[in-house]
Amino acid sequence: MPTSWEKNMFPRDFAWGAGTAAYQIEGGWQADGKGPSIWDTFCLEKGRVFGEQNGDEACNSYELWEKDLECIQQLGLTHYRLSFSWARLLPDGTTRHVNQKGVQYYNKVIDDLLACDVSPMVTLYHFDLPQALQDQGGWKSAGTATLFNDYAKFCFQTFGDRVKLWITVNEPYVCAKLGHEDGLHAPGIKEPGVAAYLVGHNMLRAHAMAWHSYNSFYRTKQKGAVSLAINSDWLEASVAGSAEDVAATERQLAFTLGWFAWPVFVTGDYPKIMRSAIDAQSEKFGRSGGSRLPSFSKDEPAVLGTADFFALNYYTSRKVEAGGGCGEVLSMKSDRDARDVLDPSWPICGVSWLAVVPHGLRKLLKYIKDTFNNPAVYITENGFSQVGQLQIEDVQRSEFYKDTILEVAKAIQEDGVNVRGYFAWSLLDNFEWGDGFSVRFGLFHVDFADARRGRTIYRSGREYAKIISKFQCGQSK
Ligand code: GBH
Repeated sequence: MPTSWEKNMFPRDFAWGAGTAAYQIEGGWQADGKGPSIWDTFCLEKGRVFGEQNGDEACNSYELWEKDLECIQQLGLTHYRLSFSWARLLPDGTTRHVNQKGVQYYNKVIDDLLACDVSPMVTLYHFDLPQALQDQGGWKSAGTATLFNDYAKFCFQTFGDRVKLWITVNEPYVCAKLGHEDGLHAPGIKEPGVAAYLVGHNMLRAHAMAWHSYNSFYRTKQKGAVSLAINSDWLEASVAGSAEDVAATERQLAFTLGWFAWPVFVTGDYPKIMRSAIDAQSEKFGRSGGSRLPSFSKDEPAVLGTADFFALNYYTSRKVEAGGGCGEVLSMKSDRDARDVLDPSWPICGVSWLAVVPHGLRKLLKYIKDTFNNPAVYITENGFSQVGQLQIEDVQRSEFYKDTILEVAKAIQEDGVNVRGYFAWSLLDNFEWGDGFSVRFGLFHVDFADARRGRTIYRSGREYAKIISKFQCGQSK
């Protein structure tokens, strides 16, 4: 088993990347005809975001893209994952009106990347729905999926001659759960046990329609690949021998990774234990009128088989035990009847939810290989955060990246997982959603106190660049 860097640990064509998302970095929230998104609205509401901060300016990548490109080159990335702002391209969310300035902006980004030999991976939707579509019901409305498909086709048509890796939706779990169950993300809806399932369903429908559009109209000519990015923790029973904990772990997995991966990769429907748990709870609460978990219609494009690769966002691991289901209120938590526990031996980095468990990634990759029929996998996000005192010499994060990338190497070498790429989250310190700018995930620090938004490489950025250069030249240490 490799314990240090060795030659040929990674395939020569392995994608070495870093990621960002439009709302988190671009700023220019009203520039050149961009329409408002639900995050613009959410940030205006009192008490939503740390320090009432917002992404109005963020890293100002809308104006400073060339600075980002310098960062990308300094790291030696082969790939860069960015997201498009839907409302920058289509201000009211529909193709009735195209904002040419938005098209120009992303054209330049893509062309500049390619001129530097960096391949773009583009996410069409990273949490920022056009407000105009929220006003018509947002992701709770079935019609949003159709409008997403129009937007996706517009993007394939406009940029697909140069973009070969597409992510339709980023983390539908987070949009559904944090946005519509907990109200912690835009649009800030709290309708426990109901809205999230509907939203998740419409996001899967949107994804499936877009994949079929690509498959039917663009694939032959453009020869790209399309998937959706699924976030998942690695989960283990709290007490390994406890049948209760093992069952709770299965439920928890079904309600997180399984919720989105089962329909797309396994059965075309939600995990059986998810549906039966939800229906049993509905009965308990005397809820009639059909399942809270929608069903896929035979009259629509099938969701099964709509991923050309597995896109995984991995940050952390949890132990799981039974419990939470005895509550008196209808909620996803009571449906699941499982709760996460932190293993005290796992260090917490910055944000409270991020327990540092690099080996959890290897285990999750093996699980994905075994469960989803050995798909090609891109790790589309993985990272480590910093809060409080700024540390440019971030030794811990440097170690984290080394440890984690070594675990990815083991997954490839020892477990035979077909990992095709790794994208660090994030290229830049940026607007970390509800945490505002208080949590820093960047490989580059951004000085938000200065109008010039200077970018400074962290030690971890230099480490990552070293790792990349090792494998890009095929040399061992
Ligand atoms: C990613 O989500 C996002 O895609 C990215 O935009 C973001 O910047 C990055 O993570 C870092 O957070 O607050 O206790 O309810 C990662 C998956 C799932 C991690 C929800 C945080 C919230 C836990 N996220 N989780 S809590």
